[in-house]
Amino acid sequence: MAVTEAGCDLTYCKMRGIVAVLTAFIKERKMGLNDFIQKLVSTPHICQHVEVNNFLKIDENQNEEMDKDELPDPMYLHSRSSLAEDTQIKPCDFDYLKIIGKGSFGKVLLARHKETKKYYAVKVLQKKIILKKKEQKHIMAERSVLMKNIKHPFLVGLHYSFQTTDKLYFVLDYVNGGELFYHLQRERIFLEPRARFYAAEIASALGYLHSLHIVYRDLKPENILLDSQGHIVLTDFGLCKEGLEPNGTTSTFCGTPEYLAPEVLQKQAYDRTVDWWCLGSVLYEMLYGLPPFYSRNTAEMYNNILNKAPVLKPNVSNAGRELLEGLLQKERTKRAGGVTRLLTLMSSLSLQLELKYHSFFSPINWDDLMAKKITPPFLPSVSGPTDLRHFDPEFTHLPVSSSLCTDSMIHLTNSVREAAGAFPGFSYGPPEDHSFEHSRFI
Ligand code: ISQ
Repeated sequence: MAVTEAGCDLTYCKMRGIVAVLTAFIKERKMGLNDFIQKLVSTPHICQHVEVNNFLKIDENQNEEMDKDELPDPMYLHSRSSLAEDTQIKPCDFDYLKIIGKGSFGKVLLARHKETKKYYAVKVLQKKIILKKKEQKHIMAERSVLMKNIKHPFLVGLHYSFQTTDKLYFVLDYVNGGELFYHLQRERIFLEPRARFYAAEIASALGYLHSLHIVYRDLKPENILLDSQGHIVLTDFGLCKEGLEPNGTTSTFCGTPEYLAPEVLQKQAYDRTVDWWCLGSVLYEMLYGLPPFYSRNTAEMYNNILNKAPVLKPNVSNAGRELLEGLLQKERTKRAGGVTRLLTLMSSLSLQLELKYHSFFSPINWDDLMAKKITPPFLPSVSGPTDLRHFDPEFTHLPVSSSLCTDSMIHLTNSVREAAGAFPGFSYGPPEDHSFEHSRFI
């Protein structure tokens, strides 16, 4: 095809070129406007200017009937189709099917990508609450930990993160084998081979994080999940400590007390050996049915953690008790797998080796373990991805808020405005699919 105008031949190729240039120009302007609005809403004194306020209230009336506690997302910032890039991942790309977890900052939902039909666990956090609790550093740390090209068979994988003015979204692997401790509670204790298998998978994930200079720090029962095949998946890197101080220790405290190591409880400097304490606590609970220093009275439990030796009854093998004794050493420089303290002093890498070659783990072939070639000792019964029998009905029975995907804009209150710009650089989409095959349904 050729178009002749004023003696100038416009071939199809030339037209395509012009269209491409115009498209790029419009796209650039759209992105520029997007950035501009973001800057506006995150600068309170500019927002208060009457002209700016009028500009930002363009669509305000659309939401007058909305419940103020359930504000819909103002997706025009990053994700509303009119301003967002077409290729950008956005809340409305997903159907939100069920709530599968809830915490102080937000919730975790089972979601299905509308196009690919793949299932994900989408963690949605309320910016306002994070800011109120001054936790933005931890949340950004979680994101950066998840983004650090972390690829390990027993760690949850991050596919995307994105934000709207009032919420942060993490799109994670979805697994539905239930919390490890949900199964432990049903069975009271695990026999040694089963406890060994889970402890080995957890240890290999922790060792991998350590190799990236990441300390998990607060391994909690609710963060240890099983996939549908019965393999471990550790979630929730919100409390991970990234980038140790020059002496290899760090000193901030944050977390819940159950498995906390003495040095963390006392707000002292700690290093990666804190994770071996947590592993010891998990292993102890799997073998004995209760956490090692458990008391219903929290103050007494603190005192036990700091001052009492763990009770190691003989219904566990010598190898198991010896390992627990080594992992639950109150003095972190002495903490180890119980073989030789000299190695411990040499380097923390040797701790991991000492663990790996501890007689308790002698039946484990670590290469096979990493390759998921060891058949899990227990297969969680699930009929498909929407089988939520292993999630707490307290969550799954809750109604899913329609505000997770809406095209409406919200009225920008001052607190929403402040929250909007508090997480610069949060959004993330991997250059290539680096998902893990945790779930046979993905
Ligand atoms: C993945 N699958 C199920 C539940 C989850 C909870 C938190 C993070 C990831 C998850």
